[in-house]
Amino acid sequence: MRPAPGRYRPPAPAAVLRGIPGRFTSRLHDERVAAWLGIALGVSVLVSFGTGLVSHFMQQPAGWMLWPSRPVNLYRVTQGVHVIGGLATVPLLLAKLWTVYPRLWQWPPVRSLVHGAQRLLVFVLVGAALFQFVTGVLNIAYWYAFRFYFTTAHYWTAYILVGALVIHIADQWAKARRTVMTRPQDGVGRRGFLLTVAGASGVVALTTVGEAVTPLARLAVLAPRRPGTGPQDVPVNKSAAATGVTAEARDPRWRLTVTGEVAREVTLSLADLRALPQHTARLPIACVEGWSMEAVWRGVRLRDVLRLAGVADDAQVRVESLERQGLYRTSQVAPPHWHDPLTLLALGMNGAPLALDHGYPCRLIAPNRPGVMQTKWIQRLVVS
Ligand SMILES: Nc1nc2c(c(=O)[nH]1)N[C@H]1C(S)=C(S)[C@@H](COP(=O)(O)O)O[C@H]1N2
Ligand SMILES: [Mo]
Repeated sequence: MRPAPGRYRPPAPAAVLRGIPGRFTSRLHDERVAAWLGIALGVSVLVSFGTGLVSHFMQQPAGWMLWPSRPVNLYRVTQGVHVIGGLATVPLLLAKLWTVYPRLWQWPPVRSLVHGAQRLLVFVLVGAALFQFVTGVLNIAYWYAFRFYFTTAHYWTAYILVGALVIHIADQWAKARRTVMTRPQDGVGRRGFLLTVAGASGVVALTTVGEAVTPLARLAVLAPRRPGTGPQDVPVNKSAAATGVTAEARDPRWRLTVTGEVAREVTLSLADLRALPQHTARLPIACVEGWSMEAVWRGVRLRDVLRLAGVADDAQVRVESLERQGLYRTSQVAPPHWHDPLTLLALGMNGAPLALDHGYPCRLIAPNRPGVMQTKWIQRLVVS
């Protein structure tokens, strides 16, 4: 007799997931293992989604969004959680797929319309999850094996993943809840398996978290970028040579221009900038790829320079670098950020003049902001 749909059936003690062929003998292909891993994955995917949206909308704010410039380290934390949390989730995903993959061979493949829809949903869920993890890992490893533009694909697939996940949770909630609430009758080594998976996650986290938590930098053997590497002990993503700005950045005729909707255009040489009041700010570079590191920056407040040009309080500022092309040529600075006294046009870092690769002669550094928006080798500020 077939049980009524939706009613919970306790897992058969001898194993296992329903309807799968007998050749899958491990008793860890089990509802209870699947449920616990599913809960952990659900939490992790939702956290990754939330932190991913923060990163997306900080870089491409919708018209009504005004991001605050404080807390100073907010983006550093959300993006560290996104990337390092995402990496630590990979062992969970692999374990979950291993636990449930015998279901691929269930027979008959489709028992009813509902069952068919459930299976389709699982394929979408697994496909989207694999896509997010694989592209995410390749991206932070700087291996651009894919032809599409990473951020757009990663962003839209996130909605597919979370959409499928929400339906899957609604569908599985009662069953998973009852599975984890009832006491298991048999010991088949689930605890050991789950602890091993959790341990693998922990190892991944421990060997990457040093890219964001500087005291642990020496443990970060799996991290593509580590604090303490690079000129002035701070990592560099794009060097001056790679962007072709070396000659212009070193040219003594370099000038910073403030233009656009200003009361008066302002043109400043490096000596002019050095003659303005200098301020210090302890702020992190927090790359979208998860690595981050604090430095002590010294330079002129952006708001002081904008006031020289007579800029309206609600103005938007586009910071343009010497680069002719490239995705990170320019960045937008909204009022909360340019009014902040910690937002500097930095001329120096960690007690020395700015190294060429860190943006000499002048780079932007502002609190609570993705690294891609901390524009180096500035040439113009365009006000609108
Ligand atoms: N003009 C310009 N500025 C740029 C970039 C760039 O490619 N061009 N890269 C950005 C990225 S992705 C990061 S993480 C930071 C890194 O700053 P750093 O090299 O000083 O550590 O600079 C940002 N500023
Ligand atoms: Mo970055």
